[in-house]
Amino acid sequence: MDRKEVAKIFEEIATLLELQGANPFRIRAYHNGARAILNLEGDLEEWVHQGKLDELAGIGADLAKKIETLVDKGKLPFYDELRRSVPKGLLELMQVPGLGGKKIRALHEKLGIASLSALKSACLSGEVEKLKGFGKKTQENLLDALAHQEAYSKRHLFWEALEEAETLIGKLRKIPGIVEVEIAGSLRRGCETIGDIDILIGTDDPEGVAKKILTKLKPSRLMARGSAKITLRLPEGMQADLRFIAPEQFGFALAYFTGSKEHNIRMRERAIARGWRLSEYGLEGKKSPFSNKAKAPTEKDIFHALGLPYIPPELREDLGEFAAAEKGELPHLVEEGDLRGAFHNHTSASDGENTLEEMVKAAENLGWEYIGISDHSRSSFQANGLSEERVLSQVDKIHKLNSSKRFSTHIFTGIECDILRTGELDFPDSLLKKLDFVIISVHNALQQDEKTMTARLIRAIENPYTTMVGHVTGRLLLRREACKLNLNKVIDACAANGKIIELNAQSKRLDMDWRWWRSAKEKGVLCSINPDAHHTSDLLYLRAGIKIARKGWLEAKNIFNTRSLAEVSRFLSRR
Ligand code: DGT
Ligand code: CA
Ligand code: CA
Ligand code: ZN
Repeated sequence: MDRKEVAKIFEEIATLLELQGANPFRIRAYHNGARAILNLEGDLEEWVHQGKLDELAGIGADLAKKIETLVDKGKLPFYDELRRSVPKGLLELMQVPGLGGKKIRALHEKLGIASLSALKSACLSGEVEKLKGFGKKTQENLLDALAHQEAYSKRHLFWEALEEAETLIGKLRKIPGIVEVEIAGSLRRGCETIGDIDILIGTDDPEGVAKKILTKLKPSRLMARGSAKITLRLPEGMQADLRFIAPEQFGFALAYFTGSKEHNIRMRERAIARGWRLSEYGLEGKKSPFSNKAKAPTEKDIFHALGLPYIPPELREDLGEFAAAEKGELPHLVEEGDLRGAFHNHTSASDGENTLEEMVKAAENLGWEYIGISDHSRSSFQANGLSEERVLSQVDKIHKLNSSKRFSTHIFTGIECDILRTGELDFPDSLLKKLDFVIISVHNALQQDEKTMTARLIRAIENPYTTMVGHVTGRLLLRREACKLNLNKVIDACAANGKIIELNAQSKRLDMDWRWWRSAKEKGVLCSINPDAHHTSDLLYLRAGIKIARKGWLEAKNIFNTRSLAEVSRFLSRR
């Protein structure tokens, strides 16, 4: 069991205890424990086996013992017992965003609610808002969460699916008899959420390989088994379809199972128009270019046979890729290696986990030419936002670090400045102009109506010291909808004022949504792919950002942080 799973169980224990009305100190101990595990330096198993866990702040002897059991045995009787002691419907309620143990307890004790459907009717009849500690807003939010609950509970974040898939593929590559392995489906297309992971395995010996996979991976993870496919259950409730493909058919299967369905339909129509039949097995029919199987056709060969250049997986949504391909106007999509640095990185001065130096060191290790530091501004007090004095002292520190040449990565001074309710910025211009760059973000009053929110953002965009807009819609994937906003108008305002829009690459955000970038790019708006890092390891989120940028048809020239240090400095000094 890895640290994420252990931490998740601790969080659940905390909720379950809260639900039973346990002592708050006991509840807090599990929250703190979960946090300590997630932030632990090094390998969890090593900590367990060296018996050093209880040296960590936040972990006492009792928790250390429980972690040990979870890591060694993969389960914890105390936790199972706790779950059994709670009515099943209440466990379901725990999955609803915004419902903690305390609230569930109140709903259960005061209104007898013990299921999702009972909660829904109580919200609809207005009983919930009358409860102490709930109110109208909470009731509305609950209804909203319930409406999305079903769809949400079935999907997973791109980043988490990618991590699971890559771990699995690492194991598969070591299995003899496997000629090739590729990710397909929505994950390969770079969708922001993933239903299930699709993995294709090229092999001449599906039987033998399936057997080896099942002995290597724990059989408890097997959900279904057919002759050409096995389905595995991965941590976090994720599912992976593993398909076995004869190597000579691999290109066809890859094209088919990458999808999307809509894209596949158009491909099949093109084949039919030429008198052929396209499937996951081949392109059949008279004079099919692949009838003499000298060499296994690749995806590229298949596109060519249908009169098209290679269409990258991210574009395969039937959203204009065929028309662009026919005109020879497919974009030359940005690639991971094109990025030279990134903005929007927090440090322990506000709510980041690592110090300034640690963040810069991590950027240097990744070969970044520059890193933009932007901690929170004073109104974000929940995130330990910086006062004017603290900003100035950070600026001073950064200037000294830059001139010391201690790091080869240049540091830009910045702020993630709150946009106040009216569109005013959290700091006066006199401070903002001392910084290299200013990211403006909405962190409060997310529920404003569309008109108010749009005007609020545009006013902030028009501030001469604004450089870019952070996480523009405020959405949290699978948890919170985008705020109400006229994005067209916001994009226009950025175009008119020469302001950049961030593609926030944090796994939960991926905001602005990929569906908007093509129009932003056509209006001449630049994109900055930013990790919104709160930890050194978050810098890697840029990979997810690149995938989404590609899905939004973006090229290197549309992306600010593909520019060199000198070009970026010149751009920033213009404000
Ligand atoms: P997901 O898993 O919901 O995030 O989305 P996908 O796109 O990964 O969908 P999935 O896993 O059901 O199937 C993988 C691909 O297989 C899909 O993108 C296209 C192809 N495929 C599956 N079923 C059909 C079908 O009925 N018709 C066509 N044309 N293609 C299909
Ligand atoms: Ca899938
Ligand atoms: Ca699938
Ligand atoms: Zn933010």
